[in-house]
Amino acid sequence: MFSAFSKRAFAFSKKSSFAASAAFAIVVSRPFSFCNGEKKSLPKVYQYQICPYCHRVKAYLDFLKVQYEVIEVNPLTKSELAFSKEYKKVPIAVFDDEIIADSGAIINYISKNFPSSPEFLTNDTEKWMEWSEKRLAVLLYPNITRSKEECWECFAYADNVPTWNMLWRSAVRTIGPIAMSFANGRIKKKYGIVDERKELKEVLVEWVTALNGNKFLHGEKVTLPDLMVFGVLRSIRNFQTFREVMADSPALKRWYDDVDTATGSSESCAV
Ligand SMILES: N[C@@H](CCC(=O)N[C@@H](CS)C(=O)NCC(=O)O)C(=O)O
Repeated sequence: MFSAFSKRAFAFSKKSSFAASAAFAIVVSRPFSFCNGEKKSLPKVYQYQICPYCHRVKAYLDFLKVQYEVIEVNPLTKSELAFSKEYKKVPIAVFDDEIIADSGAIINYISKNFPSSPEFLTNDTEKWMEWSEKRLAVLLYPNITRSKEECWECFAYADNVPTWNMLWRSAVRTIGPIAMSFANGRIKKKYGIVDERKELKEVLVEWVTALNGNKFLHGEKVTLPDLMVFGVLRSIRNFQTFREVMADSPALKRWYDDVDTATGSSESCAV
C-alpha cells in the first residue's frame, strides 16, 4: 500500500495473518552477517524506511531491546526479497530459521517468542492493532504525498542507504517521489479519503481521547497498543505531516515523546 509500485494492499485479518505466517514459515539456512566487525546472527527485518507496518514491528523489537538488522528493500527492483517467491511486500522478518511475512503475523510471533510483562499484552491489543493498521496507517500515504515537496521529502533516506550503489540511490531518490505522487489520487479513491489532513487529525483525536489524560494508554506503563500507534507515526517522523499534527495536539506530542523515550532504538547495522 505504501509503495506506489503495489497494485493493491493486502487486507490480512488477524486469523489469516497467522495462517499466512504458518504457511510461510519455511526452513532456511540462515547466513551469519558481519556487524561492526563481529560475526552475529540477529533477527532481520526487510523494510522500506517509510513503511508504517515495518515501523510497528521495529518499535516492538526496540522496546524489548531485541537487537536486529534492517535490510532496506529497493522499491524499484525488490531484489532483496528474491528469497521470497510469492510475497513481495514489506515487512518480512527472519528469526533464526523462520521467515514471517506481514506485520501482524510478525508481531504475534514476537509476542509468543520474546518475554514481556503480563500487563504489556492488554485485552484491547487486537483492537488497537487493527485500528493502527486500518484507520491510521491508510491515512498516511495521501498525507505525505500531498505535494511535490512532500513526495520529495519521503525519499531523502535513499541518499543514505549503505547497501545500494550510487546509481540505485539516485534512481530511487528521483523516481520514487514521481511514482508516489502519481499514486496519491488512486490511494485516496481506494480508501474514500477526501480531505486527508482533516481526516488524519480526526483519527488522531480518537487516540488522544482514548489516552484520557494518562501518560500511556493504560496508565504509567507502555503497553503494546501504545507501540502499535507509535510505530505507525514514527514512520513519518521526519515529514511535514508529522510536524503539523504534533503542533496541533500537545497531548499527542507529549505521549509520542514519552513512548519514544521508553522505546529507544536497538536497530543494528544495515546488511
Ligand atoms: N498487511 C501488511 C501490509 C504490508 C504492505 O502493504 N506493505 C507495503 C509497504 S508499506 C508494501 O510492501 N507494498 C508492496 C509494494 O511496495 O509493492 C502488513 O501489515 O505487513
